[in-house]
Amino acid sequence: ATPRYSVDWNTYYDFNDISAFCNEIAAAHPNMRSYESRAIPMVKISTGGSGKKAIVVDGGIHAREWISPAFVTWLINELVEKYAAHPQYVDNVDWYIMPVINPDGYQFTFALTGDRLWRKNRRPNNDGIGGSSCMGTDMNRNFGFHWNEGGSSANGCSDTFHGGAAFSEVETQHVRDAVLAVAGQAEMYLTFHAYGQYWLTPWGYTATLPSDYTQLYNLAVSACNKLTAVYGTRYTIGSSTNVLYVASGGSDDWAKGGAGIPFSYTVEMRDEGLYGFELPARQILPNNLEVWEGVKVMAESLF
Ligand code: ING
Ligand code: ZN
Repeated sequence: ATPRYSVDWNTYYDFNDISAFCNEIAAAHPNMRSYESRAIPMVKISTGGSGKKAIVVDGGIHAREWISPAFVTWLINELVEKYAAHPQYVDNVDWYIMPVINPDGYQFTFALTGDRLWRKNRRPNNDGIGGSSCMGTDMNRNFGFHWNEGGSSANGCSDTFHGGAAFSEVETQHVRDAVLAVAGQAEMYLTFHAYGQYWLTPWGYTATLPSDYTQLYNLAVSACNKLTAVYGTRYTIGSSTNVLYVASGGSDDWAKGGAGIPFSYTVEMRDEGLYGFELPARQILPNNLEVWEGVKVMAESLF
C-alpha cells in the first residue's frame, strides 16, 4: 500500500510539511538516498548504476508561487511511488530535485504575520548592501551568469533586487554548490514558477538566442504538445527575454551558461492571470497532470 505522507495534492502545504514529506519518502525508500543541503532539501532519485544522465529540478525559488512546490513534490511522488507504472523515467536518468529552494520566503507567505504575495528570500538588506532597510533578494536575479546585466534592481526594496553580488545569498550558494556537484552528469535543468503558462528557454539576460536554440525550442514544442493534449491548456514557448522580458541572474541562465547543463528551461505554470499566484488548490492536480506530460517528454529526450 502507498504510505501516508505529510502532503497530498488537494491543498497547499507549508515548508515544514514539505520537509517532512522529503524525509518520509526517503525513509520509505531507503535505496533512494535523499540529501538535505542544510535547510534546503534535495532528493536524489536513482536506481543506481553509473554513467547515467541526470535532470536537476528546482522549485519554490519565488515564495508566492505555491504551485511550484506543489508540482515538484508531486513529481517526486510520481517518480518514486508510481515507479512501477513507468520505470523508464527513473531507470534511464537520475533526478536531483529541490522542491523549495527559498524556504524562508515560502514560509513567510503562509504566516499570519507574513505576506501571501512575498517573492524574495528573507535576509535583511540593512548591511549596506542594497542600501535599504527592506528585506530580501530576488533569488532568480542572484545567480552568477551575466548577473546584473538588466531586468533586475539595485534597490533593496524592489521585488527584483539582485543582491549585493552574484551568489550573495546563502540559498543561491547552496543551490550552486549542489548543482555543480552533479553538473558533470546533468543534461537538463528545470525550474518551476508561476504564472503565465510559458515554457521558456535561456537566455534571460539577452535577446540573443543560444546557439542550440533550435534544439531547445523543438523539444519544448514536443513537451507542450503533450501538455496541451491533456486539458487544452496552452503554453507559449520561446526565450525568456523574447517572450517575457529581460531578466539577468536567473537559475536557468546560470544552469546553462555557468554550470554547462545544455537543456535548461523555466516553466511558468498555471494560470494566465485570473487567479495568478493564488491559484486555487483544486487546480493543483490538473496542473500537475498536464505538466508531468511535458516533463516526461523532456526526460525521454535523454534516454
Ligand atoms: N517569472 C520569472 C522571473 O524570474 C524569468 C521569469 C525566468 C525571467 C527566467 C528570466 C529568466 O521573473 C516569474 N514569475 O518569476
Ligand atoms: Zn517566479
